[in-house]
Amino acid sequence: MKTVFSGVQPSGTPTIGNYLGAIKHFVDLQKDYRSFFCIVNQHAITVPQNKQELQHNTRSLAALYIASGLDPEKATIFIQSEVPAHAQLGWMLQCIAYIGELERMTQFKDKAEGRSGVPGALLTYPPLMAADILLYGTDIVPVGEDQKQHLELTRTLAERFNQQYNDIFTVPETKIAGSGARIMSLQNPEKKMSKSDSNQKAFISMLDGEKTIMKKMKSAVTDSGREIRYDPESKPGVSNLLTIYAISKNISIKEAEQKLSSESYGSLKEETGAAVADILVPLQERHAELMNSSELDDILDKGAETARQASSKMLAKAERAMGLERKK
Ligand code: AQP
Repeated sequence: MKTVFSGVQPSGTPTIGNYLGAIKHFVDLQKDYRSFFCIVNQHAITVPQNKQELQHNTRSLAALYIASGLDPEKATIFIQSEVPAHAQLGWMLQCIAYIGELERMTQFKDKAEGRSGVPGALLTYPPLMAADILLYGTDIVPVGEDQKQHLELTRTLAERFNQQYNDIFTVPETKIAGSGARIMSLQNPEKKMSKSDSNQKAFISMLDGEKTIMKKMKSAVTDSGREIRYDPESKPGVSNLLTIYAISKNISIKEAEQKLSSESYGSLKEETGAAVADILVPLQERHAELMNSSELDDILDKGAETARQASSKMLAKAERAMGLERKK
């Protein structure tokens, strides 16, 4: 059975971008793959986080994974910092990564821009992400479009290690979601929707209630003209809403276009808001139940144990290959 690995950072509450571009696909993949889905809290601390919020968001993200349909009987769900092999292999991969290739990452450039002190870990984020993936012999990694460059670097690091030391790592394939791969900000459809956006109106979080969803949709930026048509170049706002509507309804963008082409911008926003609320509201009930239960911690304890066991074998192989193992 092939292996799938992916993760989300608890750097806020996930948005519908994280859901449509990643989490929804995790749920589809778990039945056919040996599955590992991680809450990557060590990635989240590459930018400053409030301690209490990070703790809360970490548990909340795990609850959202499960409420979205990840089944702990099928998938290993765990928190990155509870499996030390990630940071250990991350360090080893940093040792073979070049500063030039890390500096070329667009996420590094975006997140470093305008900061007076740039944390070193913002630069070394990709080798840790490579470690997350390579530890499990991962074959495929489902991610949104923005992570494509990091995945290419993961492949490069795996190939470099295999060549320089020993051929131990599976070189993973990137699996980018079709139309949900890049959900754009509701306030600036030229920019990706992000959970850490300081403008709350720019995103719909997975925990926004129905009223908030409708309000945020109502204030979504649309384009000049009145025509509803999918054309990301000249109609980025409308195209973004059509994309969100189509994936939420499980129909193609063409079908969404046909269904809504004679509507006004106002009803496009209303229909899209309702489609999103139909998915999120039932999921939020399960999330609340899990947050108040010991079931969630039991699942995470078991997940961490399974991940520790699974990752220890690859870590030992990598240490042996690099000469870190003590020879008696
Ligand atoms: N707007 C998006 N559309 C589609 N997919 C997206 N993803 C993120 N934003 C969108 C995908 O969600 C997964 C988890 O992302 P992450 O939390 O690891 O980090 P990120 O890509 O940096 O996401 P955010 O929301 O923008 O977080 P912050 O604000 O903390 O930087 C990934 O598969 C990602 O591609």
